[in-house]
Amino acid sequence: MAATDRSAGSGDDKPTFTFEQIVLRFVVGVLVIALFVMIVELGQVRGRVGSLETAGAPAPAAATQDPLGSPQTFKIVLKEMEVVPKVVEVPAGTPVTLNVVNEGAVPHNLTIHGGPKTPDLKTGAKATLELGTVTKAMTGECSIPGHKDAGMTFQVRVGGTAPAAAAEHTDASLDDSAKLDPNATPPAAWQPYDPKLAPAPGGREHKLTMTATEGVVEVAPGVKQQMWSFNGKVPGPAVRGRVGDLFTFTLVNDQRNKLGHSIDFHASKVAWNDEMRTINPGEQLVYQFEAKHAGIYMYHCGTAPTLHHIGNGMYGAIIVDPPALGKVDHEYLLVQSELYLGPQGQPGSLRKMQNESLDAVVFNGYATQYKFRPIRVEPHQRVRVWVLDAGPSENSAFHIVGTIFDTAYKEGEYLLRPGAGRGGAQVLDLQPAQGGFVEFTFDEPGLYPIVTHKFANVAKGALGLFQAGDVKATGGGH
Ligand SMILES: [Cu+2]
Repeated sequence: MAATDRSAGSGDDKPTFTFEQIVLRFVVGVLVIALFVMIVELGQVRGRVGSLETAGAPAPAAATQDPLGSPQTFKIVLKEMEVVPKVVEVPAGTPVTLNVVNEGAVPHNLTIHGGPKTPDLKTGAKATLELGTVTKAMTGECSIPGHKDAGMTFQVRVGGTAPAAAAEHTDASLDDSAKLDPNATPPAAWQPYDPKLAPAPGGREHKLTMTATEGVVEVAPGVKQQMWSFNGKVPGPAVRGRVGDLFTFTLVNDQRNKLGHSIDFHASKVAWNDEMRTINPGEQLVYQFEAKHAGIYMYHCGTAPTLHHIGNGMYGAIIVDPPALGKVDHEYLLVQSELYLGPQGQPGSLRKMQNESLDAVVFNGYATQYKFRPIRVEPHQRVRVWVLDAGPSENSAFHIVGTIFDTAYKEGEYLLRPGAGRGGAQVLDLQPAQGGFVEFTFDEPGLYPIVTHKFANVAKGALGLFQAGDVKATGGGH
């Protein structure tokens, strides 16, 4: 700081200088600034470096001052969704031990690239990792799907080395993700998701088990992803009742799962911190509510990062019939959602979900499935289609080519009903988590494409067909 004082005092000198004096002052000024920058940077580095846990005597940020080669032990805490500290720094040649503890609510691990890894640790569980003699920077992460992209990364930095572009280097998910083939067709044994919606069961109490599952399923011809779901289906099972019905769900987190899961029924009015809490693999909880309001509601897993759990399949529809719902010939349920493909057989990419970089938009979990297997009705039959936009992030302009909706219902209210005015609707517009239904007939035999009129998404899988009557299903021009 003395240098700074001298520099500041120079402003009181006489206003005329020789050339040598000007050069000298310039050089001193540059040196002062350089010194200041170094001091600030050193402070920042120390702020980022984790605390050192030596035998009984924690010595925060002392790592870089330890003599070369003396062993060091760090306490590493895992929680949602970070590793604390995120960075530790040691001199090259230091034997390093990590005492890892999970202080989070769901299982985590610490996996060191090219090094050891802890088992998946439940809440409160501990493990020790011996990294051996560390000579160069190392990186790590929680390898439970999605947790790295949500922020659970870790670095061991070696004194003097650059802050390793290491944290960036491992995300290959954008490059090795599975790709959709627009010309592929499903295998012969493939069965589409049944779009038929059964009427509400007779009783006023409904007891259901919802089992959170993690398994590999096909989401488009030749494309398999590890999807998380309820009862092994994407979307999860359709649930239906009437206003005033009592629903008692038992949420089971399958013991073979790796992740914590939860459920959030938008049809319920219950406290978030109780029924919607996350349970670990092997646990279960009871979620009970009375359906007080009519509509089609989303249910989904709300476990962090919720974007990943919804985007990877944990959603479905619960329908609470409006009073005096009219009779129709057919009822269907179409749930629109997006796919953000990870590598083949792996979970979807949280990074892509965060960037809204979707690969596909699908009805009932599979790209263009009702183009491959059109939904068969007869001309002049009355059809009701319930639609839910599960997202997680894309909207829906639900439209059926070749017909006009004479009835539209959205978010608990009729937008349109048949009447003397003979009004018609062409689109049911839904934001993520919104739902409704439309009713219509087909006046001629033929094929009627089902789309979202946000047409960029039609080419990405948001396309199906109704087939009215006997027609040669050639696939049409859409
Ligand atoms: Cu979940």
